Amino acid sequence: MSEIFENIGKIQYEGADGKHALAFHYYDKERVIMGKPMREHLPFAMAWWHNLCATGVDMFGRGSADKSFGAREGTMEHARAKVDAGFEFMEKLGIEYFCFHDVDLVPEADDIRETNRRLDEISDYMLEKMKETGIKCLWGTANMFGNPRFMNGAGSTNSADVYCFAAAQIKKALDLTVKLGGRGYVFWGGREGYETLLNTDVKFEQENIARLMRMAVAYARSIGFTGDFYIEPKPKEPMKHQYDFDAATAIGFLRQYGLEKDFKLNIEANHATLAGHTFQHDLRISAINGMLGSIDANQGDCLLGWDTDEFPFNVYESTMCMYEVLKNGGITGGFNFDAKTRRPSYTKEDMFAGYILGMDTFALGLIKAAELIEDGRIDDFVRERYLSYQSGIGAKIVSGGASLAELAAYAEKMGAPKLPGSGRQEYLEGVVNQILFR
Ligand code: XUL
Ligand code: CO
Repeated sequence: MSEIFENIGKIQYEGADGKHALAFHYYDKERVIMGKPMREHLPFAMAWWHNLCATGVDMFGRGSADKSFGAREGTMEHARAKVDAGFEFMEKLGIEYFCFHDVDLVPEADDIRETNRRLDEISDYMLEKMKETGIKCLWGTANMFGNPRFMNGAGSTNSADVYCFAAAQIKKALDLTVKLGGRGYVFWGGREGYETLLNTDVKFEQENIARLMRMAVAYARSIGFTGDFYIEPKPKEPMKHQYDFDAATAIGFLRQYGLEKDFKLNIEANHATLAGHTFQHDLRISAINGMLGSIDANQGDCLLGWDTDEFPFNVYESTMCMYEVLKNGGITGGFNFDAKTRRPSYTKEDMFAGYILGMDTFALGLIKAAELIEDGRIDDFVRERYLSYQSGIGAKIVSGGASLAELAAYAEKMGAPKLPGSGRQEYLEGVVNQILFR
């Protein structure tokens, strides 16, 4: 098998002063941060769909990037070429995981039995490559949004036949995830949502999604899947209203339908910002509910209201992300670059440059988050801010031993309370800058 990325060697760490375009400037995989090497803090994953399949098609123009990898598209030869390209790519970057949708791997046939046969064949080949290289699967999923049959969703569809087809795809994607030893299985809501209430029974649709998820959990556990299921929240796009709007909504849904023991969340930066939150907010909401599972590492553009899936370069965001991850004691999932190079960045070098940028941005975020924690000023401030609950009436409130009448009597005796201490936001933002740019 000949090399696909011919003029690109193994990507080396050359330090922050290096000037080579295809080198790491911050990601130094064996460097120890807070007791663990960077590569353990940051289990990076390649997204099969963007990296090996997406050519830069948008609604105004056809693809600009050639992802044929020397084979004719739409053939099994091309599916194998993508495996070759993907493993060479991951090895050269030192990426240890990949994520996939079923239809990223093989061309879909008219008959699902033929698609499944193709999936068996390609996953045998992937397993060989995984054994050779030590590269692993982070998570698998089924694409239940691309084919027109899913125009009204998969679990939320009005058609029982389409619902069954979705079940068949999930079953196969679970088989593949288990075969490839995946750590997790993702449900991104795809088209689970609605455009107008004039034609939609929201309650019924949500119950049906939950039923499908329960069946998926039961099947997966029966074939030995011990990993986590993930919901990946997103507020809109493709549907106007998506049911998994944000972390808080998804957590409420999981609890309502008794799915919270099997599921965690896969938080995508650009989805959180589309929901009007910061990336850090959705990470924190997941973490405090014990449901921070995995991360789709990308970023959006504050000037555009859609899911641009850019490679992350915003170090403020990656720092606050890694701050949440470190405080959470790490994550059981990983960091999947659900990101694509911009349409005019269409070369093979650009594919590498995108991942180098993302990996360096998260490495820098990790370094800076650890420094913020070691510095301690932010943690100290937050602790002190709530000190009034550590003794006296505050401690009584927290212990649950106070009644409303008792608090009212306390307030009457006290007179007007003093203003609470300053939030000192500007000072704290200065601390972050000081650590980022020292
Ligand atoms: C779409 C998206 C998906 C999921 C997997 O916005 O993020 O690619 O990550 O289906
Ligand atoms: Co995603």
